[in-house]
Amino acid sequence: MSEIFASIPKIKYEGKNSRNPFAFRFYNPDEIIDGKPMREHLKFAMSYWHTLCAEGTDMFGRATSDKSFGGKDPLDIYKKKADAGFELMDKLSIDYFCFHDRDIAPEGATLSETNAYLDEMADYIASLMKKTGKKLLWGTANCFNHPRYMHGAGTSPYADVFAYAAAQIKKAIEVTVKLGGSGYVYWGGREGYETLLNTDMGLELDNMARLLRMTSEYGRKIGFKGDFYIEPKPKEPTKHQYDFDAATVIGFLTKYKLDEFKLNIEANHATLAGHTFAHELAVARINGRFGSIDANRGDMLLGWDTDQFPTDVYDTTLAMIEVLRAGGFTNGGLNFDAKTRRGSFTPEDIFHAYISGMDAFALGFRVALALREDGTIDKFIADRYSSWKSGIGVDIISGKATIEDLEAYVLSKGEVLDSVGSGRQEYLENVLNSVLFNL
Ligand code: XUL
Ligand code: CO
Repeated sequence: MSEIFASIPKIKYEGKNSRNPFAFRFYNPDEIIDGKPMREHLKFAMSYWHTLCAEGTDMFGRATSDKSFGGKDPLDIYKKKADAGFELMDKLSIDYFCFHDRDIAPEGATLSETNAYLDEMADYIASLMKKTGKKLLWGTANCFNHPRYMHGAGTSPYADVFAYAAAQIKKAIEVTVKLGGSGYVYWGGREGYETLLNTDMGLELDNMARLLRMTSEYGRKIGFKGDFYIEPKPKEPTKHQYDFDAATVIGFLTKYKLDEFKLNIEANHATLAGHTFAHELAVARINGRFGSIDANRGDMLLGWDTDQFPTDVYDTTLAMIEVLRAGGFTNGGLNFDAKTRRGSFTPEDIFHAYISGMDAFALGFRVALALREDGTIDKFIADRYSSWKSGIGVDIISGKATIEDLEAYVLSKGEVLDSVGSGRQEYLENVLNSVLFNL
């Protein structure tokens, strides 16, 4: 197989003082930290769609880059994409990848023709996986691009479209199982609505639950042992995406008793919902639904899903604190659902982008561990809630104290303002900076 990114070397760790643009400064894949190699803590994944398919188009302009990688006919192009992807993962020491069904194979005129292409490409990818040891973090189905899904897939008003989506997801799960995927993602592409003037929201949500149940049960039936994830997003493409944020999705999953679903939290989706990335991770964690991460960032001044590579170390640190609190990744990982800007159109740009994102998360991880080691923040939080460890706090938690007891307690104690301490936010922000800039 000829080298596709011939001008780009294998990216090595050179330490924080390196100025080599094709080197890692913080990500040292085989360095043992906290009992295992960094690569196993971070579980970086390449997104097939942005990396090997997206060519820089936007609403105002055509492609600025060519992702055919020298391929000629459709199948050949998809094989070259796979070759390029595996070379890129090798050069960047990325162990995992994620894809939509339509990223890895061309679409045929009929579902059976499309499925035949998928089978051929799945075999091809399986052989590359065997050769390189790379693994599938998760698969998914693209049920939003084709015009049949213009009003949604599982939430389409049309039963035929629901049936088509079910058939498509069935196949996508089969391919995921065949490639040993440790996860399967449902991002509600066009599962939402524009106006209640034409929408039966109750039926649409019931149907979405039906699709999730039917397809996930099928996955278990054919031996899928990984995690099912829902990926929340508040808007875009529809005005009201049903999977608005982590809390909304958890309410939905609870209502429909879809107990085994976890969440795939995306940074830019969190900010579009008016939350921080860390908030969404914390909501998933405290509900036992933390699963995987789509790593990227938005732009403070833009209100859409810009899918930029993450470079903000505060953000990656706060996210990695949450990952550590959740006990780290099991089946999940850090998938770069991120793309280079339209103007960054060369292969080198893709490598610069991954290096920056991987280093930002590696540094965030190191800082999060150093903060845990330092202990100031954890101790502050523990002390702040210490009144729940004795006296009236314990009686409230255990259920021993009645409302009458609480009234009697307050009547005898008098004003409680003296029990209230400072939140010390500015001090804690300074602790964070001290640790970050002392590494
Ligand atoms: C869209 C998005 C998707 C999902 C997978 O905003 O994040 O790429 O991650 O369908
Ligand atoms: Co995503």
